[in-house]
Amino acid sequence: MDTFKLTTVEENEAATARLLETGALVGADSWQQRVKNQTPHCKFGEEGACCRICSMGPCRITPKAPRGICGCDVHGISGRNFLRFTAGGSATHSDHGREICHTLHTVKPDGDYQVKDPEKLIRIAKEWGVETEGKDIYDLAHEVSELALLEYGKPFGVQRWLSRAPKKTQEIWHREGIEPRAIDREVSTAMHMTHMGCSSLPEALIRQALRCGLSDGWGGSMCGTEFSDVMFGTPMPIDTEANLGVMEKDMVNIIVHGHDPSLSEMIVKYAEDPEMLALAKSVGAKGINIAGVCCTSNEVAMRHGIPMAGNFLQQENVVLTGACEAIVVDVQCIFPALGPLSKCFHTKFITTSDIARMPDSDFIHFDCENAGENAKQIVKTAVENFVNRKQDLVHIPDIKQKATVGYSFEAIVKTLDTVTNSFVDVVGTTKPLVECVRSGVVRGAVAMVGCNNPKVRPDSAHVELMKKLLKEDIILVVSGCSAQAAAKAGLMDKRAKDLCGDGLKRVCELADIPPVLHMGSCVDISRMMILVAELAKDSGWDITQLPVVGCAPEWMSEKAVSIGNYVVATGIDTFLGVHPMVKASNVVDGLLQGGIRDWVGANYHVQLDIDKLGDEMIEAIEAKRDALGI
Ligand code: XCC
Repeated sequence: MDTFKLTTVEENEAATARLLETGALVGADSWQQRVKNQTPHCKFGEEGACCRICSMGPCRITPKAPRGICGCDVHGISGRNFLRFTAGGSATHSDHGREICHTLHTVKPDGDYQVKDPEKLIRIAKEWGVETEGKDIYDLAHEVSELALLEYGKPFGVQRWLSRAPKKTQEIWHREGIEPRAIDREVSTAMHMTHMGCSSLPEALIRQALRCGLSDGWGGSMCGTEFSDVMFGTPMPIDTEANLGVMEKDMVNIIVHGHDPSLSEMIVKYAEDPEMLALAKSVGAKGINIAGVCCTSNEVAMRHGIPMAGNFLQQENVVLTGACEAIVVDVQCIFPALGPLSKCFHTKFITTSDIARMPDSDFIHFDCENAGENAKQIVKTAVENFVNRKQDLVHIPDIKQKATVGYSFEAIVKTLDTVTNSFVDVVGTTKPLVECVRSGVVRGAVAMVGCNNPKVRPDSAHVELMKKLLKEDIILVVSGCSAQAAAKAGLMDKRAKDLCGDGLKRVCELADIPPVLHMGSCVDISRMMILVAELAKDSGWDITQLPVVGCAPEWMSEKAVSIGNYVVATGIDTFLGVHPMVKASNVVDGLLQGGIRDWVGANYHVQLDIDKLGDEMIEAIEAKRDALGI
């Protein structure tokens, strides 16, 4: 058996440095260089003291100029900026969810998209009061997809998915006036409130930011996750590999990057098509290798074991290997830099969505009505490009780790059932986990999520924090680029259990799990919401009492703020390693880092010293345990 060793951040950096040498040879730009060009950042922007909302400005707040031209002070300005930031993220996740609902509307027994998890569909239909008896599963899928689409614009009422939360949490949302109504309405309201001459009261702006976040996590994202599972299967544990070493020297490498599995599922399918495989052979390749970047990677890794080439700040690296025939993207987190970069190599940068059009790309429109045909054309374009590879530029870093991924909520419950006899005698619940926590074998859990950000040494915060927490018997559930950081490091290899304290190590052995559980992409943080909701119901504790915290140590996107808002609004303290752009306002910052606790029982904690951030999370978890008397 080969010995197990984590991949260090230094090893990743060495691999990157080698790739940047190739980049220098071909005159490629890099994010590392652009960070230098952009530093120092504008302080007004970074701290939220710049208002660009009307054309009387932009106005910048200083001690000498404490109000903008309209008279808005720094608290109103930074509160509005924060709300707009949230609206951007919420819209993005929710629109992804909407696309998935549209894809669900196209399912056919012999179509490109089918119902792969009918049980889940029936469960949701019953939850929504839809008659299921004697109904064809495809008719049911169409009916449910229409109901889901109505959630985006319904004139009355609140989100259907809210009823999944514990009663107490729903009461808090109701009491505080932050229950999300129609998904799109919360985004529109946010834009309206922040228009010139509307809200400048920080409390009102932050309240809407929470509500708009909730319409993402307990609305649009939940549609994205649940209906993806219905069509593509609910993830179950599966083995894969992670890091740039998953690219294959002798094969056609197609990188799928972005978010929506409607595209990546089809690329994966057509890469196995005999006609495409024959084409690959005919151009001298041994086969077709698909690997992923960003959340798309999480989607196809969880369902098919497709290897993960890397996370957000590794997207340029896949092109720099010189062995990427095509990088196929849909929406979100795609560097426009990939256009010019791909031109330095033979790589085809294939954009597919009207939502994400970029210069220097080949646009092959992908829509769910013609999915198979479009996907085939994309795969064919990539395969035919193999002959253009410049062999002297090819260097694939010999660096990868094994990972077991695919811990959906359902997979976690199923795994817990296998150890049920050791703890409790019921199946199909989270009770074994509750008992582990109650007894102290597991002290608590951290949901670690979010991006990379050049403001933090890439992956270092994710990985160092995970290692620190595991030692303290704190289990990790992860998603997004944090999940890939963990997989690249080796923390999703079951052998990583040796990094845990004795209690958690024993649990990993009994349940046969890695200590860091991959729950999916960023829309799948909705899975984490379901998990905490069920933990609360099964334990009899409120969500706010659970020894569970959220953490985004390297976050960068608007989506991350939307997520943070719904996690906090659900009653879970959330720890950030990058300051939201509100520092200029002690009122807004004070609300986020304290004041909102009176509303929802949780708040943000910002700490730029990563080791201290870890200490604070451990303290928070222990404090919750003390309060519960466990
Ligand atoms: Fe994007 Fe979702 Fe962030 Fe990664 S973690 S950089 S948002 S891919 Ni979502």
